[in-house]
Amino acid sequence: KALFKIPRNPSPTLRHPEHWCRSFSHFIAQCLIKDFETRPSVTHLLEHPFIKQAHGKDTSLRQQLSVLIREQQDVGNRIKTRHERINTRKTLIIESCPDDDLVNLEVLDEETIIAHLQRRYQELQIYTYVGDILIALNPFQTLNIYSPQFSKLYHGMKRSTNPPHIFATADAAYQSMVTLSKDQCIIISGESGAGKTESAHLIVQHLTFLGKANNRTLREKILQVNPLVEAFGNACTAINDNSSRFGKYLEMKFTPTGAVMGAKISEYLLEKSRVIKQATGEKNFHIFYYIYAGLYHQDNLKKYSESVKLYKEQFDAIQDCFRIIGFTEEEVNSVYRILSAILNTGNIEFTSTSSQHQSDKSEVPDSEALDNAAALLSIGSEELQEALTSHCVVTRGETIIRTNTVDKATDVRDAMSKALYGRLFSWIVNRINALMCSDGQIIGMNVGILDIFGFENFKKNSFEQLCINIANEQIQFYFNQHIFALEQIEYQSEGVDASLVEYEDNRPILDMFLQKPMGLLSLLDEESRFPQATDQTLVDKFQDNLRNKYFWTPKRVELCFGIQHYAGKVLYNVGGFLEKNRDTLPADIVVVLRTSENKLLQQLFSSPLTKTEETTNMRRQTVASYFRYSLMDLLSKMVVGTPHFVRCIKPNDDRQALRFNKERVMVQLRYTGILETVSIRRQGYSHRILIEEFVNRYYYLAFRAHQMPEGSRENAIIILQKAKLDNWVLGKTKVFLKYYHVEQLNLMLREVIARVVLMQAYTKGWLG
Ligand code: AD9
Ligand code: MG
Repeated sequence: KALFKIPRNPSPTLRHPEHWCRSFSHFIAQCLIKDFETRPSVTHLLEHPFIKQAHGKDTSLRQQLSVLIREQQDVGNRIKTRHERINTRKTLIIESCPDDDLVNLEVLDEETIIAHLQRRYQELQIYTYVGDILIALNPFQTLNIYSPQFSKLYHGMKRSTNPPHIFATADAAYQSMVTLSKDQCIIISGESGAGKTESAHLIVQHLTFLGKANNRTLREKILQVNPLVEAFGNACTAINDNSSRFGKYLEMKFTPTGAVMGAKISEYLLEKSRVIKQATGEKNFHIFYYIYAGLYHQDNLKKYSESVKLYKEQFDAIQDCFRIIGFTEEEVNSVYRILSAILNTGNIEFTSTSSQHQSDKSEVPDSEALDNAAALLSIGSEELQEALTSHCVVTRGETIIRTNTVDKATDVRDAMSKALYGRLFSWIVNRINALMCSDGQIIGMNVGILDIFGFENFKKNSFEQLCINIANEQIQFYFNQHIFALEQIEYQSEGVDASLVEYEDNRPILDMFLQKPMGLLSLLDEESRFPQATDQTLVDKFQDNLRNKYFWTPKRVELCFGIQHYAGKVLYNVGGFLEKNRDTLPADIVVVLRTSENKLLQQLFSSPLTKTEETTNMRRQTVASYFRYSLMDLLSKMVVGTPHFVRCIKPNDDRQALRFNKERVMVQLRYTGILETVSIRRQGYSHRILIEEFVNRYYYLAFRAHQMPEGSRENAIIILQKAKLDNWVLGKTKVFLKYYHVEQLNLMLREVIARVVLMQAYTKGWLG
């Protein structure tokens, strides 16, 4: 009640007037809830004199208020049930406890941590904190903990109020973005099938909830983005039925007050080779099964198998995604035509028409697939056949037509399919971006969510696995940098005494891959430039140049090399590395495709998108060099924001619920450096803010709003003392804070601002 005392001279200047209305009503609702001994009903609250007064003045306030009161009431109800453990399986026990955070454990060895996680997993507590980092164990079953009620539960709450949850991480990112006006980025890592993509969806869900757009359609659109791109970019692998075959960085854009206003995706390195070939037991990209069921099984559903029916449902869902996001019917039709053309292209067969004089000629004996493909692409069938079975060579200004062997024609066919699919995928992503960013004018902030393909180790690993694993190596490096390296460098330069934590630095491995000119990727590029190079010469080149403990060539297996990755040993088979890296698309094919009457197709091939095209210019871009560029591009996006980490862990390889394989979890904890992370979060200071910035940001806590104190050490100390924090350290130029301090400070700041807003409201006459 003391909070309601109105000061005699209320004249505060507020920096964020846009927060007023929201914070004000929020604040009143909170006070009212505190005011009542028993939990009040909405009507009860609406009778309160303050609310009544507010009603009279401002109708939008009234609306907001009743929503907030309802939200508060949910929180109230939750408090009531907190101690009534809900023991039905699949329902999270809504009760936070000290062991939610590994940092609080008394004993900190591997065994204890594993036992702890195992016990929690059996109780379906799949989430656990390590300070501000979230560990997520894949439950391999549907849990009832992601409903809007849960979003409300975690909305704006202190981390320790509720049990650990992916919504809490999303919430923390959102709150920091709004409070500090700074971009955030959530980095989800873990091996294939650990639950990254699911986590990314849940984060988007919660952020969409938080960024309440007035515009409902926008919210709906955002929720369709992931399902749509994943239909084109995900596939069933030996490890995961819905495995991401591309890297995805999704930026959700918000206004300065935190209302969602759009989204943007960046895609990285789609595994195009899947279009033409899949390993045993694996499948092509989902979308092919959807369109096959959706477009080719039009008649009576009853006679089809369960899987066809399921695919048909998915097809309908994708149609909805296209429609909701705003693709035109013509565009969607063109997409389907190109996909169908790719399916038909795969059926084009070649035979050799060798005669005594011409042994290297190929032809298409059965033209059905060829004709279909050509018709779907709106190009001439004969022209297509010619582009597949022959090629032009320019020598000394003269153009000569050479025939293709069956093998060569097959390669050209496959290169065309890959190019069509790869470009179509990029086009879809670009189109989504164009349709999602409604207003480029507003300067806003964003939360980026990184969900890449996880670390893979199959029985047989190829170039694709190498790229995927290098990307994961890079993400691990970024994590290490943030959690360990930068922290320690900073302690030293700031003269702060903090004990060093040893960690596994994967920098040398990353250098082995990325360094120029002697890194593995550069060597691969170099070899790719020699037309005579073979798999054997490539392995030899690697062997001669990569002499370190992370690389070896096994004695008994031919054309293989092994890499000691941060996440384990992987044996790679070099077969096809050179061809995959060259990724050439013959100019003859481009020429034919450009003649198409299909507008979308014209667009796809009008300019080289990101990829290579065989031209007279022989300095082509290889997949490896494009990959290196993409990695740098991704990192440059990530470093702008404040990172939040989610570490997904796969509890077993059989995808079974409640099965906790200690060995497997142990390995993952080791290579992700969780144990070391616990130590450094316990001892270290995860947040470092320049003293001036600190004072500027938090002076409300100790000074009057209009005072604007100088950003000095003394003032920083006054604020820290006033906030009653302990264990902080003041370095030469920065304040060093523990991970939990920032949360406390931000919460206090919000309360103080709300109080100031109340005074403002009083002076403005809102309260009469
Ligand atoms: V990969 O690197 O893209 O191959 P991810 O993305 O790490 O992999 P994904 O999110 O696809 O794994 O999860 C694999 C499967 O685990 C999902 O298809 C779900 O069946 C299951 N899963 C993961 N997380 C959850 C969850 N929070 N709740 C229920 C889950 N099921
Ligand atoms: Mg995934």
